[in-house]
Amino acid sequence: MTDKSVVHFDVEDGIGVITIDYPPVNALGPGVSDGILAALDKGEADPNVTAFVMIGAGRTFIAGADIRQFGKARPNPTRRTYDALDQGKKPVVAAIHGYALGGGLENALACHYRIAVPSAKVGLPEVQIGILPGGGGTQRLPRIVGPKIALDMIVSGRHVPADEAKALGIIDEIVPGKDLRSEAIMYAKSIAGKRPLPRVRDRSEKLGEAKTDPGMFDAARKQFARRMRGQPAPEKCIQAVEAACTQPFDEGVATERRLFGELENTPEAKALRYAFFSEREIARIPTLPKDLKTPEIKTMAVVGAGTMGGGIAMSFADAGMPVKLVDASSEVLERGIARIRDNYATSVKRGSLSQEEMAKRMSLITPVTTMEEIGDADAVIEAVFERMDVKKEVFKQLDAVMKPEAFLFTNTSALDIDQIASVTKRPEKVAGTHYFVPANVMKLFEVVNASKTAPETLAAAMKLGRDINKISGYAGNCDGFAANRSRIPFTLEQNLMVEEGALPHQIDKVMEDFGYPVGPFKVNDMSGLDISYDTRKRRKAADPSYRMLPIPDGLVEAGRVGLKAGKGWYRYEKGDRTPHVDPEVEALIKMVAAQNNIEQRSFTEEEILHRLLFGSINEFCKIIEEGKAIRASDLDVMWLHGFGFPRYRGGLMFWGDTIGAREVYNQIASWHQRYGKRWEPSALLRDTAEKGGKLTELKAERLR
Ligand code: 3H9
Repeated sequence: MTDKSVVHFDVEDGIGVITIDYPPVNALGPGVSDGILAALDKGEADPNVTAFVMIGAGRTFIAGADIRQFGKARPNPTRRTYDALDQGKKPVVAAIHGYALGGGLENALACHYRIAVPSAKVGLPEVQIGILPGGGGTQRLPRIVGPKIALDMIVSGRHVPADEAKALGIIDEIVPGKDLRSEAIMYAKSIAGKRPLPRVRDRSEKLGEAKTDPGMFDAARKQFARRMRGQPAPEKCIQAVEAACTQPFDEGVATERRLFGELENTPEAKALRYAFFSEREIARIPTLPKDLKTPEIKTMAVVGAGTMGGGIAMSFADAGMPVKLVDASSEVLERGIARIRDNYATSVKRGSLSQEEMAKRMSLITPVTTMEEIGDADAVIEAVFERMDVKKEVFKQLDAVMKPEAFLFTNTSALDIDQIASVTKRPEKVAGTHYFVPANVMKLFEVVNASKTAPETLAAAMKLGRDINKISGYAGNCDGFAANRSRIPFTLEQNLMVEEGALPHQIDKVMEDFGYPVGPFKVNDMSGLDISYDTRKRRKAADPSYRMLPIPDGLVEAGRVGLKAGKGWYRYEKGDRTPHVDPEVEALIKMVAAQNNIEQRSFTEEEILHRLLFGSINEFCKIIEEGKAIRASDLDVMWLHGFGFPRYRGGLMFWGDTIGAREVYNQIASWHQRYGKRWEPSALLRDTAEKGGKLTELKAERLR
């Protein structure tokens, strides 16, 4: 049955205009495909209609199939829009603005002509949600752009801007887009009489490329090997494009449909769909009033020109936002600016940034040496040394110089924001904006709500993160906030397992096999073992009961501070970053364990994985229980974008659900017996296990 409200059809000047009107992004949800089919039938039957325009209402063309329908039972359609479009007797022009993605582009490719506004983007991003284009995209796209480019687009899933799409032949014409509907009608009138109708399915001239370069499919397998690890979708995308080159069109479509069916319900596809929706859910803070007006932040200031402050300044310049970088020391400031310039220059050298773009970004960063000079910024982020007295001093000054309506944000990763806010006369305008290293690269932007933070401040900080293309996530004010706090058990168990006999390279391998790009010990070597060693020493000085970690401490004391020293958990050849297992490390581990009377034993891969990850699941539950995070899926997103958790596993809590809350709880309870307090199970986890509930469904009862 046609749902008329989601597709409109009207005739103007002899052109039948099919408008998809299914907000927010015109996904091919219930009724949309039927609506398109009904409109086509109507126009075909109307002698006054000489051609069609297919256009999207609102902000976009069509964002693809309705992802919410995947994994659910759906009736097999008796007719498909793709077939109806290209078998029609009258030409159809797809008029694209916003996005034509997945099924959106596939419908456009089944049209006879495609025009787009300059800002439009097209792509087949299905691989990013663990599937492949299932509406003929893998068969039609190679017929236009050739299999090599099709492989790149389909296996990467990247969005292609209109000008590139035009150069590739995906788009026939770019139109100004002042009034796309009228421009499309004009275009349709200009081609209405042309015959034969150009059908992508009939084209084959580009497919010969596969014969002259038969190695391209294996080359694609090699090129995407890293990204493909642990995931079936990229390989099947390649197989589908291969089918386009070896099978007649209809057979190729059948192959594509079969491969699509094999992917839709894989654990990876389910996990990636979960990640997609969780990344959108994280923006919602249920306690914020619906009618709240979020203040705009247009100009920024950053205090502290160290590595972190510099990275933060870059994050604004990268998003086109002017930023003043202040440091009282002109020497530190100069070094900071030089570091930023070097970072951009490296990107230019690599080809990921143009020289002009670098110049533009540099011009957005203004170095200044006095606080007074930043007073007119809409908001400031403090990124000075992590010491409460230093932070308080800075906030006192900021309170004095910043305009009254300015927000004062701190990038602290550990200090109590209530205390920092207490030295200002505007604690309601103070919040945490916690970046992850490197600040200009990592997507996570943790927004910390202190006890006096006003709703407007919280909303403004969340929006600020999104404005600079990061993912803002809410956290309450507690030690380590949400992300880092939940990660502490992981790091601790990583080291304690080594004391008990698991070897660093063994642990790294387990985590790499699990999907992490690099194992945790290799990461430690890259960032330097001395930093966490210094932190431990400081903690020990403040609290004598604090337990040092004899093995990493021993490595640092033996000069093995990581990659920069050519040795750490691994050994490195001069000028080479490849880690080599070092028997010296093994000997040191054995020696330290013996000195500390720790019995060594062997570990299974499963035990390693569970020991590393279950503690963090337990901590997640405690964080939610205490009202310091909104929902489990927020923490999953934080791990995806702050700590490189493998996306095709969905997130830590999602992965935990694949094992089951009950099993996770039982194991934690047994480790609690064996290892003591650090494994004390969360009450929320226990209740969830007892009720047979799901970890991903956990939500805070009240935010605190
Ligand atoms: C496919 O097409 C398969 C085919 O080959 C054929 C199979 C037979 N479905 O991201 P935003 C929602 S697979 C359902 O915040 P933006 C989204 O959840 C699909 N819902 O906006 C959000 O909802 P809410 C291939 C969708 O402007 C709202 O729309 N296509 C879909 O930042 C706004 O989204 C893709 O993978 C969808 N397809 O970004 C594209 N898309 O407000 C997926 C969005 O309740 N979509 N929603 O939170 C995107 O990449 C981005 O949404 C887009 C807009 C770039 C379009």
